[in-house]
Amino acid sequence: FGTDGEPVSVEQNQSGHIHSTYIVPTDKGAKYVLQKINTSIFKNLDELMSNIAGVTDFIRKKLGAAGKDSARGTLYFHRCDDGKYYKTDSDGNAWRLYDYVGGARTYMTVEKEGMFYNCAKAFGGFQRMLADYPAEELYETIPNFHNTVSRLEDFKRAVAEDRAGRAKDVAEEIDFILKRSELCSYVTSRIANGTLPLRVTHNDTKLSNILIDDETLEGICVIDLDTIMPGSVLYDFGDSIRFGACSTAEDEPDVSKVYIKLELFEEFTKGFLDGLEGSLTSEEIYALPYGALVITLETGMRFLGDYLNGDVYFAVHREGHNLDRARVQLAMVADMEKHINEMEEIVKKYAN
Ligand code: GN1
Ligand code: MG
Repeated sequence: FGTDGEPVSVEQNQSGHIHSTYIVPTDKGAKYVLQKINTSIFKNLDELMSNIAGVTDFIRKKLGAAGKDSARGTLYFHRCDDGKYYKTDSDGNAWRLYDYVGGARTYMTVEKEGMFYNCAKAFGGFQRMLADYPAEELYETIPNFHNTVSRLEDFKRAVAEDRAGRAKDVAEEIDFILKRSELCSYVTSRIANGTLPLRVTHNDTKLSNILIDDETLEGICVIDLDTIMPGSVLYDFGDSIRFGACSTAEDEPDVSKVYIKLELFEEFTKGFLDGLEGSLTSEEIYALPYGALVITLETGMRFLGDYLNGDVYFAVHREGHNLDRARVQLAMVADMEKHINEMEEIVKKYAN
């Protein structure tokens, strides 16, 4: 990849569920992030990296034109000797490399006052910056990624096949999901009938996918760009709420501790709409609470489906890990249902 100096060490970062990520400093003081790409999930690496290079270049130019720090404001991926943005090794593993962004880090929970507002503003700003990105140049890296109706079909298949023989132990969770089948078409049907516009969305906007500046606590750089595709703003809003406005970690084993923190829901709503600077339609704004509900249910189905399939998709670090993750999502859905009126009131407050 033409790095500045020779690597002196390698340290693994365990937080992502999909790729293997390593921090690599060199003897010249440079620092890089090296990733082994999960090629059973991302099958077409040229398309994947074309999306990422296109979007990061686009953002870099916009930040530059606005006089902002483009070196920290978006990721810089390196080409390797053959001009591609990834390299396949002799074992068939594919690797990519980008510059480490210093003076910033990711968080698994909202630890500090004002942080969630800053994240929201950055995610909203990210989407606004990409509003005029040529969407026809984007490949669909994972087809039907947030098509909750097709996710429900996948889930039902996982239940029917019961590959790991676990369905009998999670009948209650399966039932909880199936009872909410109707909710699954909330976004898809509105995209289909034109009520919700398609935009270029990030699609994986959890708190841990944004770099937060150590000093200012601003959300400076949106990372994990693998699933940038045309989608609904509800997906990005919803995923941020699912993860960041939850009272616990995504994989908390004791679900009695799980609830939606409405004050964080409010903080995110405000920041997101500020970041979007009035670019959403009122239909989109009023639907935001349902985006949170749908994406949380969808993620619960995905975790539980993977548990039923024998943990083949998400990386797991302990027995029952995907089940714990699924239960947290379902507990969040149940709590959001209880508070949906309050969520609607909050959104209304910031709608104008
Ligand atoms: C995965 O890559 P990571 O860990 O940021 C997943 C998301 C899920 C998330 C749940 C490509 O995200 O869709 O919402 O886990 N990414 C992919 O934490 O499936
Ligand atoms: Mg990630």
